Amino acid sequence: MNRRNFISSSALVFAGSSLQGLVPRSFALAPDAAKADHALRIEPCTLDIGPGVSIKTLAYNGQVPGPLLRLREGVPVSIDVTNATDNADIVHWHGLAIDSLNDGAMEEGSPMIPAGHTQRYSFTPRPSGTRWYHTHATANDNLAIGTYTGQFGFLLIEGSEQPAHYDQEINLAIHHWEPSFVPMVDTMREQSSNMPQTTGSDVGYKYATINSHMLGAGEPIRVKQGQRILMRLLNASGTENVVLALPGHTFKIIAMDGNPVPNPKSVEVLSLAVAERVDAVVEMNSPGVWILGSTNEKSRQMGLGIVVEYAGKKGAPVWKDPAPAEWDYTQFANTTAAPEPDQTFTLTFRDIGALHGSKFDTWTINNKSWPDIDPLIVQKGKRYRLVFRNGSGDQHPMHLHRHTFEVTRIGDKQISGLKKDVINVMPLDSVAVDFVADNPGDTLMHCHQQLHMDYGFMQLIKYAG
Ligand SMILES: [Cu+2]
Repeated sequence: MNRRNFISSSALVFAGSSLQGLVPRSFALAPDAAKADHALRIEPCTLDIGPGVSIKTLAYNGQVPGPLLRLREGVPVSIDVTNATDNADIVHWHGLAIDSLNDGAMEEGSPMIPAGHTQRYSFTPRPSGTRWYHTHATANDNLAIGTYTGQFGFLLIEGSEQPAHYDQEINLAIHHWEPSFVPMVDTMREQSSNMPQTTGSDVGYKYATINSHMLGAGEPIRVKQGQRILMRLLNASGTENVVLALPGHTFKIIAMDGNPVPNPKSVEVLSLAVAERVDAVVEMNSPGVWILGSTNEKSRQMGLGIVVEYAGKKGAPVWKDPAPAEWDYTQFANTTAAPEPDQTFTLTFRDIGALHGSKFDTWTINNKSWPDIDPLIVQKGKRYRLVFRNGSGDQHPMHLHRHTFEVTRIGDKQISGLKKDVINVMPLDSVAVDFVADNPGDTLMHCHQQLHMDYGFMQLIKYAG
């Protein structure tokens, strides 16, 4: 959709006000006479996530996760999004190579959806794989909006390739609830004298869920011995990275961020940074009643888990701590080096502390903060390397819009073939990712941790010419 379409769309929305009385006031008219293929409505809802625990939040169509959208790769689609909230909002189609105006990031020029209005997104979904959609609104100090809310859903783009053989598929989305500001906990800073003393706040939570239920509160995942279950796991938390295990079982990781990995491997423990996805096949060969949940006890107590119940098995769900394991992206990649890029951008991330009496730390990329930061300029068809150097004590799940990147180095280890759209950069670590500039239009790169992106941790990539 081009800018003109958007203008005519909003004109139609205004024209719709003459039909007052025919439609409830809170419904804006769809922007086009033709019905869209899908419709989402951003609206307040109340979720009962556990016994006596009700959460008031914003979600799509009154459900969390939002409706599962299954789209065909290469087949154009239209999605009407009605904003029935009090604030302007926007939907980002995460992991798709689409145009900037439909991508859903205002920094790229995508329009915000005004309160009470409907906007049509039109795009051709690609590439195939486990994508997702979520709000891209800035939250700043308002913890009732942005990715702190229930505005997320799975977006499965089906290609021509047959997925791995499995007996059951289950989509599991993780989220944290009831956020509040807490003092920053940052042990790395104490160890490193060249980092500023932090003064800002961090976000803490009271509850966590998988598919909007706390551990033990929802329906269990019901399985039979011998089944192969395809689990699509999504970390839809606003700010929290998670580590998960299912005692007695392994996750065979076949795709990351929706893209098949070159070297599928079974692991007992999997890490999911904010916005990351993993497709894993789990063989059900250990009958019992188990907890699939966080390896952190406090997180499980907050609710981060779900019961897995074999047919015919009863009893209290069992948790067993797995052997401690370091998360290692490189095990799923090729060990050969990737081709050399045409150009390299080295980007150093720092936390420069809370400025001018702000409650929050400001984040910099090469000593600049959004919006006072020049774009990176690329030329169509060339291959670029982004070297992410984390000079801070926090983890940063770095996300590139509208392009898939290839992870080419983690620390000292050169790799290739691992295609992602989010990569978690550990404290004081360095990671390199390559992308081909094959989708002209403004492209946002940012840390997906909501509090970091809201306080400076963003940069645009622009195409020359
Ligand atoms: Cu960050």
